[in-house]
Amino acid sequence: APREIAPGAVHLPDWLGAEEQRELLRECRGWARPPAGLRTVRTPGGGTMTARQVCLGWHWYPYGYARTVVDGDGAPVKPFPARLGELGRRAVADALGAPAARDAAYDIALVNFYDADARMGMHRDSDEQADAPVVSLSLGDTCVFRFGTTRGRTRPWTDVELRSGDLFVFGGPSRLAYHGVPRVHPGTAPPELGLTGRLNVTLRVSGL
Ligand code: MD5
Ligand code: FE
Repeated sequence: APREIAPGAVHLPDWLGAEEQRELLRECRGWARPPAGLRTVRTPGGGTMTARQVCLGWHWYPYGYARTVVDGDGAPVKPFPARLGELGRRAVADALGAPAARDAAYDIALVNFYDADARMGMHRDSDEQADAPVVSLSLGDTCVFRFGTTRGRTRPWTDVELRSGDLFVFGGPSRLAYHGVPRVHPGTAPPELGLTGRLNVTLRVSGL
């Protein structure tokens, strides 16, 4: 059953069926291959993101979007697949209703690969120039997803467990909320999926 965590932030557990999860994982493994494949992201402050990432449509770097892998091999970013656009609109329609899905022309996918030790610190996603909802799909190990406020990285926050197949949609007043992934629970992926670790696909509208 859908659960509203905050206004515009809706968690739909088990949204992707087992076969859809396997299909999405197979595609993610393809996108991870070079050129413009999986990379380690370094922040201007000298930090290293522990989740490794691949981008489709637009290449995200700290902090902006480009059409080539400006902080990696320099290759053109892989195209954004039309299938993911359709999946994104279906996700928004299920979470927020058909009207919210009409103007959601997804053109970015960021795929984050988490091993057992990977984390994501509290941040907000503000490099997009559009207010369309962010669609988040989880595969593999369960994680703790921490959803905060728009005011800062500190409490109050709500911790939500995201499992393989779960959908989370962040729209409206929640679009610019601080959030992070403080923990992955190793070995909790569905065995039949064949994934060690966690994978998260976010769909976004660039407005660029
Ligand atoms: C993850 N990814 O599990 C999360 C899930 C990221 C990221 O945070 O930036 O790749 S997507 C969470 C998200 C995205 C956009 C807005 C909000 C949450 N939000 O308003 O809380 O790897
Ligand atoms: Fe984020």
